[in-house]
Amino acid sequence: MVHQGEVEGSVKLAFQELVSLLERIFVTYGVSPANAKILAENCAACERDGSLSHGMFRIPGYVSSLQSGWVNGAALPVVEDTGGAFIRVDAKNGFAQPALIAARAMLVERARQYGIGLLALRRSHHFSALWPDVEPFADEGLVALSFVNSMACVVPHGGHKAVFGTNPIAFAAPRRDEPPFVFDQASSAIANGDVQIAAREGRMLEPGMGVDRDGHPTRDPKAVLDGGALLPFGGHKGNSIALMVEILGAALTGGFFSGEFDWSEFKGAQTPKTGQLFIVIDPERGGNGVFRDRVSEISALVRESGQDRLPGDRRMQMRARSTAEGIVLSQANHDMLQSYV
Ligand code: NDP
Ligand code: PYC
Repeated sequence: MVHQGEVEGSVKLAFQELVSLLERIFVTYGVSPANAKILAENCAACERDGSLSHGMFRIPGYVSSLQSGWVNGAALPVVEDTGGAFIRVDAKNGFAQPALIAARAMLVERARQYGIGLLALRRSHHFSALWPDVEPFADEGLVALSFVNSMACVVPHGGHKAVFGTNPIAFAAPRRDEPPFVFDQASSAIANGDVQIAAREGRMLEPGMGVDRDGHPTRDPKAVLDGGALLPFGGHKGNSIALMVEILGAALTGGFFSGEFDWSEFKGAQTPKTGQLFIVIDPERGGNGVFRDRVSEISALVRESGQDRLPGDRRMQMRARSTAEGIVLSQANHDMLQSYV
């Protein structure tokens, strides 16, 4: 059921309504029903939590990638059990989220058995936020880290050519009587999706985020997107994080580096075909039965210090609001989604 929102020209959808609509879109463009459900839930969760650079904004990119033949929406990932804590998955040129789901139960089992489990995805396309991948592990009492590389659009510190992707890292740890601590951040000064949104809305970027096609600093998002590039966050420090993500997300998993895959023959392709690593830890193995309390304790100390919000707080507030009142889509965005079914 569609409810007209309070804001003129907007539409409110319940989470499941948005999931159903997105599922229909994915299936329409060749995603298998099982994969479509996973992607739709992921994308709707981003929209619900206000991760707007990776919510329904991404649907045209998913569709054009699927139409180009670059990604296989019906891929059946193959799980390779090494018999130990290290699990590999060949995503078979499909999306990363179904590949994670295919190995998730085994990963949790190994983390509990050995204290740590590693999951290495390769030949996988990740076009979303990373927090939906890690947060559910913390909901089960586990600590989780994930690293994914993307498409080359970030120039190394002091370099002259884009080599890195925007390469995010996400971390999740359970807390006592409150949602897990979760952060999820690009290793570039700004995510590519946010540059696209700034370009559409006619907003300038903050200084120090990007360069134009001649390597000159620019605040113009269009100049960054049109042959320019982004910079790592925090100069040489973010640079090392971005490089580490290439090593863990691609070199270790057998995936492509961000500048290595060639999609030039696939007009409209937008989803990066790389790799992704998960590290999942059972904190009970630290011999520390009060781990959750300790994570809550340090969170409280940070709040008491004056930080008015911790990573994840904004999302949780958005989630509560969207759950109570519905997910607000502009009429234009709702029409855009409807145009795909
Ligand atoms: P942001 O800079 O918006 O936020 C990064 C993290 O910092 C979040 O956990 C956020 O919490 C937290 N945060 C933001 N502002 C504050 C503050 N003032 N005080 C304390 N904490 C704060 O994210 P990015 O722009 O770096 O990345 C956006 C998204 O893009 C991510 O979800 C990322 O996974 C995705 N992405 C995906 C890629 C891919 O290849 N699939 C590539 C690059 C990015 P909160 O969430 O509560 O705001
Ligand atoms: O926003 O930087 C980004 C991004 C890259 C791939 C998916 N999202």
